[in-house]
Amino acid sequence: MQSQLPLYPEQASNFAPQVDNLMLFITLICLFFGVAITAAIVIFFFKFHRKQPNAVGVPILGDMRLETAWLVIPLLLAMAMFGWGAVVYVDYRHAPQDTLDIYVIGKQWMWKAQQPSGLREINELHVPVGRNVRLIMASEDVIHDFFVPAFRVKMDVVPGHYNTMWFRPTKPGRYHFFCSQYCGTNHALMGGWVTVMEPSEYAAWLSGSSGQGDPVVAGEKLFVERACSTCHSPDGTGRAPSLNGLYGSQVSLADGTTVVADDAYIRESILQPNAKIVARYQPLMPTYQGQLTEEQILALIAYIKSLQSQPAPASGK
Ligand code: HEC
Ligand SMILES: [Cu+2]
Repeated sequence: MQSQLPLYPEQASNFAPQVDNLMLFITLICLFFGVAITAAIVIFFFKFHRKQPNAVGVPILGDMRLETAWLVIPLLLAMAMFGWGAVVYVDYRHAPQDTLDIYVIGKQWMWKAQQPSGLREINELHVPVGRNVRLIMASEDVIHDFFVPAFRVKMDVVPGHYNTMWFRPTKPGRYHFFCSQYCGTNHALMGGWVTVMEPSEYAAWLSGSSGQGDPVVAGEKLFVERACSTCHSPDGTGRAPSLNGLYGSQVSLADGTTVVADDAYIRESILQPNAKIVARYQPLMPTYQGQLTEEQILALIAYIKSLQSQPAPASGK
């Protein structure tokens, strides 16, 4: 119904109907009380105005039923809004397990996206319909915000940190996306298009655009160029832990806690090596803060991820 109102953008993701129904619910309640209270004021104004110059009003000493009603009814309505909102929000903040992960990098004033195959696009994002998609987003400079109105999803893209959001496109088509955090002169031009395709078309599109740099290859090259390989040997015999099978594993830290080695952990290990020290190792690793672009960091992470499939080292940890 909402999609016929010109006020609303198209509904093209799993979240769109949920967000719109909640919005409609809240708007209708506000409208109902707004109209009812205004009507009561106007009606009472005419009905109960002073008719004789010396008339005195009847004293009212309170009514428990009335007091209870205007405490309990608004409480129930407010809790319904809160509860419903929380359900939608929790769903939005918890990505399912089986997502298609796409990296998105914001930069004054453009958006770069990278598909899992390494295929890169600028101000364009191609996704298959019906598939859970997760965007892992970073900024090269200032705070941006990735907003797709037709999907009813938006998320800040913050420098020095990965933010993620997920959605499931439900309708093929082309939908505008915007930067919705003021980020400088050309902020208004910082947008593009999400293209939602049938899975077969998406697969054809992916395979049709070959010849783009594979991030794993780029990452392997950087790993040697930036001398990571001088400390991190594959068998873990050097001064530094082996990175084989690191991705997704539990890492024991020197302070006795453990963390899961996800994208954010590996990113932090490269940029702020001293933030979390691996148990039984010295804090020898230099920081690479300011020396790698977000794309290079993604390439290194992609390479470290790829070390997953190699056979576990015979010796080492
Ligand atoms: C001077 C030696 C040295 C260099 C060069 C170095 N590292 Fe390290 N790295 C270490 C040491 C030692 C540790 C373990 C102590 C710690 O956590 O800081 C480590 C930890 C890590 C970890 C966490 C490993 C784990 O098991 O949790 C990652 C990821 C990592 N390094 C990646 C890199 C990458 C990528 C590069 C190159 C851009 C690099 N390192 C360059 C010495 C080095
Ligand atoms: Cu921006």
